[in-house]
Amino acid sequence: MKTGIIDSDAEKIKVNSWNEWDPLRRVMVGRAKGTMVQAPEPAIIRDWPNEGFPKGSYGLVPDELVDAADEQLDNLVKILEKKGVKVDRPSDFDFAQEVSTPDWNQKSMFGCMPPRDVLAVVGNEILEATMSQRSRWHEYLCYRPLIINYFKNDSKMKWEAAPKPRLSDESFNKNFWEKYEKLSNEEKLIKVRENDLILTDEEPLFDAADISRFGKDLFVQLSLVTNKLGYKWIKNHFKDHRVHAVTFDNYYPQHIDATFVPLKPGMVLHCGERTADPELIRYFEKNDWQIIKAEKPSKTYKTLPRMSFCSPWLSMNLLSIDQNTIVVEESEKMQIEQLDKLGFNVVPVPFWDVAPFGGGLHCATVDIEREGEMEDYFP
Ligand code: ABU
Repeated sequence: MKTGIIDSDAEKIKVNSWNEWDPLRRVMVGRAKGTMVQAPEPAIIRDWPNEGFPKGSYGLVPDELVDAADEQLDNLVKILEKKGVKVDRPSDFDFAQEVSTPDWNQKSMFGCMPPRDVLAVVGNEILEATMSQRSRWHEYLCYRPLIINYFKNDSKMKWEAAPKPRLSDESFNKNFWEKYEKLSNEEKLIKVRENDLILTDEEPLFDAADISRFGKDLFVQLSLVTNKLGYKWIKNHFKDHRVHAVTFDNYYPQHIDATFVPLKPGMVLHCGERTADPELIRYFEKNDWQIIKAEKPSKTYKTLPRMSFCSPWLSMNLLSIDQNTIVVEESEKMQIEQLDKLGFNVVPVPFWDVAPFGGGLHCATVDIEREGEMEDYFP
C-alpha cells in the first residue's frame, strides 16, 4: 500500500502546527480518485439530474472530473515539494462500499477529499473529527496508514479520535431540508445564528474544517456539520486553548475556511457576504487585528464547476506556506491582486477542478508540521 512516506525520512516526522501561517514543513494532500456521489442520507441532498445523478441515485464521480482534479492535486504537490515542503498522500480506498453500523446502512462512502474536513492538527495532536454524514463515518480509514506512520515515528505526537457518533435518525431534524427551503432568507439566518439546522444536539458532531487555529485561540463555526455539543466537546478537549463558538450569516454554513481565514498575526480575511457575529469582530478589533474584506470571487453560483457543492468563496480558501507566501487559485485575479497589495508573495495554482470533490486549497490539505509553538495573539 502506498502511503507517500519513504523510510529514509520517517524519523524526521514531527507533528506540530498551531496556526494557519507559520512556515510549512509537512502537509497532507488529498486525492480525487475513487470519490463517490454520496448515496442518500439524512444529512445531505445530492441532485444532479443533468449529470446523470438525479436525487436518490449515487455512484462513482465521472472519470473526466476525477482525472482533472487529480491532475491539479498532483500539480499542487509538485509546487509544494519544490518549495521544500514534504507531502504525504492518503491511501487508495474503496469508497463504493456499502457501510453500516448497528443503527443504519449507507449505500456508499464519499472519498479521500477533503482531508481538512476529517483531521484537525492542533499543536502536537492529530484529532479525528466525528464527522456528521453517514457516508463520511468511515473516512478516517484512508488517512490511518499515514497517521499510524506519524505515530510510530514521532515520540511526542498525540493521537485522538473524538467519540464516534451513532448518527441514528435522532441526530437529524426530521424533514429539515423541505422545511428550510421554504423559509425566507431572514428566517434562515435566525436558524443559522441559533444553530438550529439539520443536526440535533443528540450527540457531539463536528467536522475538523469548522475549526480555525490562531495559536491559543481556536474558533469553531457552528454549521450544518458542527453542532453545539460538538463545540462543547472541542472546548473541553483543548483545555489549554480559548475555544470560541462562532456563526456567520451564511445560509448554508459548512466549514469556516472560506469565510474567516487568518493570513498572519494581526490580519484575517473575511468574506463580507457572510456577516460575522458582532462579538467576534469586537474580540478581533480589541486585539488590534485588521479584518480585511475579501475581494469578489471570479465565479458566481451559476458558473461553478459541474457537480460542485461548494460556494464561489473557495476564492479565499488559501494555503499559507509562511507569513508572507500564500497559495491561491490562479483564476482568482482580484483576490490575488488584493493579497499582492497587502504585501504577500502569491503563488497562483490552478485548482477549480478540485471543487467537485469538496473544496479548495485549504480544504484539500492538512498541515502536519509548521515551525513555531503555541502563542497568544489575543493577550
Ligand atoms: N469546504 C469549504 C466550503 C466552504 C464554502 O463553500 O463556502
